[in-house]
Amino acid sequence: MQTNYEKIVSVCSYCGSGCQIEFTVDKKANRIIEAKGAPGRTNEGRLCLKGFYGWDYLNDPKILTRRITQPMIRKGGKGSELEAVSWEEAIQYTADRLKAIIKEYGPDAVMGAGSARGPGNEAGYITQKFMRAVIGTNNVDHCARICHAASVAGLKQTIGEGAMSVSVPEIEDAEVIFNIGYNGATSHPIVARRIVKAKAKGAKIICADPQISETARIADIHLQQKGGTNLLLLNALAYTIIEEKLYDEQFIKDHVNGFEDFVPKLTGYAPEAVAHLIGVSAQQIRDAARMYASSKHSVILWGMGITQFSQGVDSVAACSNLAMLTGNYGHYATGVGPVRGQNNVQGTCDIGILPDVYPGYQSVTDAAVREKFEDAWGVKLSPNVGIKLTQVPEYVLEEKDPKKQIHAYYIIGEDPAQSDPNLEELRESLRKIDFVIVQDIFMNRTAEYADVLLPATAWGEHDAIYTSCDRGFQRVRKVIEPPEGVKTDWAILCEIATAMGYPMHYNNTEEIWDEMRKLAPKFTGATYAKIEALGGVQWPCYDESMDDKGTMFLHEGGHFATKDGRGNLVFTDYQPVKEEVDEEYPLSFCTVREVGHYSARTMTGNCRMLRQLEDEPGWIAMNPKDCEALGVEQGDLVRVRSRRGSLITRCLPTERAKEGATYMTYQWWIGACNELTLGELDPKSKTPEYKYCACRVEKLDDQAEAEEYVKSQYALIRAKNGIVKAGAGA
Ligand SMILES: Nc1nc2c(c(=O)[nH]1)N[C@H]1C(S)=C(S)[C@@H](COP(=O)(O)OP(=O)(O)OC[C@H]3O[C@@H](n4cnc5c(=O)[nH]c(N)nc54)[C@H](O)[C@@H]3O)O[C@H]1N2
Ligand SMILES: Nc1nc2c(c(=O)[nH]1)N[C@H]1C(S)=C(S)[C@@H](COP(=O)(O)OP(=O)(O)OC[C@H]3O[C@@H](n4cnc5c(=O)[nH]c(N)nc54)[C@H](O)[C@@H]3O)O[C@H]1N2
Ligand code: SF4
Ligand SMILES: [Mo]
Repeated sequence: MQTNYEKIVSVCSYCGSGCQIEFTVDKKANRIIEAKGAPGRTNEGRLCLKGFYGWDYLNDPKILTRRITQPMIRKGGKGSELEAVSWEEAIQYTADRLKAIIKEYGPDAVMGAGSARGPGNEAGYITQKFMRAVIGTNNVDHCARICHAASVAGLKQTIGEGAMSVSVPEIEDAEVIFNIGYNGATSHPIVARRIVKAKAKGAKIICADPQISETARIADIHLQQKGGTNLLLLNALAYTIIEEKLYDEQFIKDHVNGFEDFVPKLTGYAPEAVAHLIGVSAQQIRDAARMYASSKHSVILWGMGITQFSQGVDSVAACSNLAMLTGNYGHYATGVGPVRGQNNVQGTCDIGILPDVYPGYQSVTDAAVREKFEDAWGVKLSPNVGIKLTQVPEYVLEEKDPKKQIHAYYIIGEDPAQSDPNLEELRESLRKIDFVIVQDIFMNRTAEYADVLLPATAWGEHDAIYTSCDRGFQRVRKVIEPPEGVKTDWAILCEIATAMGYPMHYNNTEEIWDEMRKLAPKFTGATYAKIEALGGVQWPCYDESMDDKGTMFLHEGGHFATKDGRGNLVFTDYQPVKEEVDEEYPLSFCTVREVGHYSARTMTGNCRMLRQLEDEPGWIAMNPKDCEALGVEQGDLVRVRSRRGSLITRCLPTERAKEGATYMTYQWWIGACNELTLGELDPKSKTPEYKYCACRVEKLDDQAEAEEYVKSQYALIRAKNGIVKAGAGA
């Protein structure tokens, strides 16, 4: 029988595992029929539930929100309704307003946020080129700031390179895995699969996490520490490694600076002196140190439980210290894995959507580098490092000189009004900024503050390259035709640039990729043809010839990416979290991830299968004893309150949480965690302390009324997003 079905292989649009998926596509109906795991380097044919079912948003079932397919402008100014306009009008309007703001306040009055999600590396390259060459500022950043920026900064200090040194497939050959502040089973199920495989092959597992995660369940040692004590623990591990002479003297001599200065600073971090503050036994800490140091194939994996603290950078450096002390760098199945979150967050950093570097981590303050980009782009470029994403409220609300304030914010594929900390403050900033451009695929929460809304093609509707968490470039293919009325992210930017007097035109993504490759030596060798032929290429890849197949692990032979090629031990004293629990707010509040849903949930919230698993208003996980004391049971609606705001969610009693600790997944619009979180930032990376603040949980006596409230809020969200006809969400 003749069918219109076609098989197309692409890469998943959710987490950084970089799973390859084979889609069966009905070309005539322009619909995906089925998704199956393809034999990719990282996933070997496996997928998690989001890979199997997470593409339904392309069908726009209008559950939580809806696709945007027309450009819109608030013609009547702030507070007026968004009105659909033609692309010509939207582009001209945007260009004119940006030009007027630059004329009045200068280019640094404009801030840009790029996307680590659907658009891909080529659109990312155009985003930063637009901000730098067309606007004239380095004010460009993205959600890595609120994620792994601390890993980039902490590893830069110690070993000169912020990426995972180890690759996903190597994890299963590790002999010891030290998993700290990372919950792979939820966040990267297909990376977590390698931890399980390593265990089956005989590896020892140490898990440091205040909750009993899936990895904690299979760990040989679970350090169930008190939240916010990472640096105490990591310094105590370093202390033990040195005191018990478990370190690799030769490796340190040959490859590491600062040992003599480092050792005396650890006095005071003996396990016996700090264990009671961490909430584990001194013996456990010593056992963990011995286990970690027992192998030359020890891998440290970490995630947000390390980086989302005000001492995130210092804790990353402390992880790296352990690897340097024990010679666990520079050969197969060893090293560090700051496992990058989003499908293309590694790529978004690589491509220079950061306020201090051009593509390929080349510094904007290096005159020779700047000159190279000035020649390529034909403009003068700013030598000043730009503003970071989380500094936006400061530059809008605190800065009093209008010439130094942010007056325009161009937000591409990010939802700060859902994802950034301390939402009340963020909303105030968005209301105050003169001109907010939101370029997205869905109406998201930030769209409410947009003066212009620009609709883009989604993953599945355009070609691109994504970079997996372990530096792997992979081809992402157009699977179906986009809805009428949308344009690719890069084409929109090119049209605005052209309207602003800087003509930009590309025929396809390969042309953009080639321009980028030529300017970034680390990526020069990764041509489309090579990525296609090999199924993927891990950077660095310098040479275009087929002989250079890229790089599996970094720092081979202990040669680090620092100026002198040696690693640097960096010590910092521990400081407590910024907001401890007290009588008024007696529970700790930690925000984590829901396995079937993803970040701002515009995408998974509009997938029918996934919303069947979990939906608004989410859950707060608490120890059963705490639930009992409050008189609340599983499924009851409760109010959670912090000093900054409150929300309503459902109670989930679980032994996974220690007494006094609560966990909420941050995916919900009604149960929006960031109403509660703290705006405190790591001073070095400006990453927020999302993983710890104080809260209290209140019982709601009238459950029927609370249920009604949730229902009405859901209806309100849908109405605000313009869902007039009942879709699957009704
Ligand atoms: N409380 C708390 N808050 C957190 C965290 C936490 O642990 N706790 N984690 C933080 C972390 S690690 C991160 S990375 C952030 C994530 O925060 P965000 O980046 O805001 O969230 P995402 O859902 O990944 O994507 C944002 C937007 O991209 C849009 N989008 C997707 N594909 C495309 C495309 O191809 N083109 C365009 N133009 N738009 C597209 C989506 O519709 C969505 O509106 O959240 C942070 N917020
Ligand atoms: N399903 C799904 N997958 C995702 C995402 C999603 O939204 N949904 N988001 C993606 C993104 S953007 C990212 S960045 C990754 C994040 O992936 P992960 O880093 O794995 O995510 P989290 O669940 O935020 O936090 C990890 C762990 O830190 C622990 N933790 C909390 N406080 C502390 C502490 O003080 N010390 C230690 N040692 N641990 C602590 C938590 O209990 C949790 O188990 O996931 C990605 N994958
Ligand atoms: S593990 Fe990540 S990349 Fe793989 S299918 Fe799941 S969400 Fe997609
Ligand atoms: Mo993230």
